[in-house]
Amino acid sequence: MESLQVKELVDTECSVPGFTLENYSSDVPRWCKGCGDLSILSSVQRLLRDEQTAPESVVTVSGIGCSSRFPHYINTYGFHGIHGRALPIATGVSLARPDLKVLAIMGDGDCFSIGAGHWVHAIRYNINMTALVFDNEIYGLTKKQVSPTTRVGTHTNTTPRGAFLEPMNPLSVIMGITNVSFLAQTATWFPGHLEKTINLAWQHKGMAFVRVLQRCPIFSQQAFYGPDGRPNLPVHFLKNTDGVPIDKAVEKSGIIVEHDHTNIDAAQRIARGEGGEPMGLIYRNPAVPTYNDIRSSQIKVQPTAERINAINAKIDTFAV
Ligand SMILES: Cc1ncc(C[n+]2csc(CCOP(=O)(O)OP(=O)(O)O)c2C)c(N)n1
Ligand code: SF4
Repeated sequence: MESLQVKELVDTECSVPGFTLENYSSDVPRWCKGCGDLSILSSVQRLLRDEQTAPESVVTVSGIGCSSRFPHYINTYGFHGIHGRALPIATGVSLARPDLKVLAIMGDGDCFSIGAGHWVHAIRYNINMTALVFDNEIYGLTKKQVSPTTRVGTHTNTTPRGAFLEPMNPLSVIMGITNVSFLAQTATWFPGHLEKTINLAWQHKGMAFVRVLQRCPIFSQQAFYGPDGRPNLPVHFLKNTDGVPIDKAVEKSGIIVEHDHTNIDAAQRIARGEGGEPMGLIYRNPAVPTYNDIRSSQIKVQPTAERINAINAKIDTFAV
């Protein structure tokens, strides 16, 4: 009788519909008050809740940096890696476990500086994952060092006389890489747009790369905006029927620009940022084959269950 009651209880629990936001929360975030990373975390948690994605079907991989604390705060599988190495680790997970969704989280230093080699090749390989770069134009964790996207003249601890070089444009770099299949840009100060952009990336098969402009209120309050509080470049919201929807809340914050994100020449022009900072879907080509598919069509990959059984059998040989 007792065991029957237990069974009924378990069945009832399993039939409770729906994951709630709590199911995707882990440690309390230790990011500073006002840090843009917080809104990216809640956007991803809301996306998983809306999609009713099982937490154990997602792996969040990061490098090192403030942004890279992300896997501690989200309740999925996670891997807090090494500075600049989020993408090779995420690539391994994506290839070994095609049944899981992979989310790679990086800072601008992490991805565009020390991780630049991995960045270029993960895009060229079109590895199946969503990759988010939290770009605050600075090294946050190590307290204000120059990053590849730091504005010229910015005083940092490594450039006390002001940064000498013009910042790199990661968007135009990406649009020059063979096999690029998805590129979007958004900003944490457009929360609705941020959420919709991440959502679109999440639906893409292949490398969905999103640069998220983010401000570090401690070391880069002025990121992407001048001292007069106006954006360095006018914001261009990209409009296309199946791109990132533009809602009323952001319409006033920029100029609406019609853009065909299937046209690589137009996407390269937009990525160069001529006249404006693009927000939305810059390029998408779902026809680019993923390395995951190319590889699995050419070599026989042992199914996951078989592999786990083989590992367990091997471990059993050591049991006394
Ligand atoms: C191999 C290696 N080099 C340097 C460091 C020191 N380090 C840790 S985080 C970091 C930069 C963090 O900046 P960013 O990647 O932009 O991320 P944020 O902290 O701004 O999110 C550096 C240089 C390290 N941990 N490992
Ligand atoms: S130092 Fe900057 S990037 Fe790091 S947690 Fe604080 S506000 Fe965020």
